[in-house]
Amino acid sequence: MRTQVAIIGGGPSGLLLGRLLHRRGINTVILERRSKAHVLGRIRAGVLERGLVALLTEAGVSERLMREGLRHDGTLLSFDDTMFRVDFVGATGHAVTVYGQTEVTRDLYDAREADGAPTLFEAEDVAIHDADSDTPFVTCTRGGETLRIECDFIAGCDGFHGVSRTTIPADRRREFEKVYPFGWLGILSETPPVNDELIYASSERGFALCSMRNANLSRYYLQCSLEERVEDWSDEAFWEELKRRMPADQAKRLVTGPSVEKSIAPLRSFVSEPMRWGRLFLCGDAAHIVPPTGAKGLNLAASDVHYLHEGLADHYAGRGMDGLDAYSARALSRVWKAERFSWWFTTLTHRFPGQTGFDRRMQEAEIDLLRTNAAAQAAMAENYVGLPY
Ligand code: FAS
Ligand code: PHB
Repeated sequence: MRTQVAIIGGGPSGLLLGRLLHRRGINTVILERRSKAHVLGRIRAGVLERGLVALLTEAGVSERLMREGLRHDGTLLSFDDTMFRVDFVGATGHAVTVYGQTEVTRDLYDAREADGAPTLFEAEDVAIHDADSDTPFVTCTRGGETLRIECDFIAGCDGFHGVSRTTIPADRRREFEKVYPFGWLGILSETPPVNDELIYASSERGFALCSMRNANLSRYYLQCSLEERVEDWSDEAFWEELKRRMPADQAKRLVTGPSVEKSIAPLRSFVSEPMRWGRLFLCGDAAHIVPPTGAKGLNLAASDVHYLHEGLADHYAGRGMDGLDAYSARALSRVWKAERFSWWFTTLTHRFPGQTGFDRRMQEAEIDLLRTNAAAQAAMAENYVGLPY
């Protein structure tokens, strides 16, 4: 089999890249380790930056997003019983859109099938060969048969646990990591959201987030220790703890119900540099991870895809390799700004084991600045709605 760009990973990065390249007449094959049903069964991100909305519109897959997505002009932050709002539109002129990553992925799969572009599901033992040559290729096994895919370029869109990043020799990679001493316990419930906007709640008992997917599907998170397991938390225990971490007037409004999904995700900041090796280019979680506090994970994957698809389109249009040669530095510049924001917002809103009195005063001073200072709120808003591509 031969293609122009072999894409490893059929998550949002791989699918969005495949769609954008298809619209430029560039053919791709996506190799996805799991089944389509498994990919679509994941509950992940919920907030789309303006840049991702624009990119999905450019890709011609935003019709349902425009119909069902929820425009959010700001967000609420509460620290114990004090709550205030950061006005995204007032500070930046931009809003964000609440629309689940699962739905983005579904829309992208629908588009890929309409394009008639091949996706090889349940592709096992995917391996990248000769990425640092002009004739790279990928192999995998499917149904016991070994496939070889000749290509011009390889896009590593296979997430943190994929094969792409580690295909780059260890002595050519620089990895940066911060592991947070807590995780997020997330619940999905078929209940109306507690508020029209998200509430980032910080209390002496820890962090909580009140989010949503639609008018009758809510998403809530609690900061939890890394020792805790999902089975330790009944729905009732979750709701009672959530109420303790929210302002009392919001807790009174909370509509509880049975969970339809419950999971714990660890929090880490991670970046692997460079995001290119020869003709292999890394996108999304394959290259970087952010704590979900700033809602940047999915959105960073989008800006990587934007830069890479532009570079590939330039190459195939005969405009040379400059765009591809600039890809890693260009993507990393935005990645590190999002890493900083996600680290800052996590540090501001979470309680850390062993936190000193000074650490706590620093948090309180930062919160007071954010609550009372327009420039501080504008800086937060600019990062939250998404810095320009
Ligand atoms: P993905 O991991 O989504 O996709 C990679 C794909 O590659 C997967 O389908 C995988 O099956 C496939 N793959 C892996 N190895 C392979 C191999 N060897 N061969 C072939 N295919 C392979 N972000 C937010 O913004 N907000 C959130 O609230 C949020 N919550 C999250 C919760 C969890 C539990 C996790 C894990 C992540 C969360 N994220 C969140 C981040 C998440 O949304 C990612 O940023 C986003 O999925 C990135 O998309 P991809 O880069 O496509 O990676
Ligand atoms: C979500 O709805 O899943 C969500 C929203 C905002 C975040 C993290 C997760 O910062």
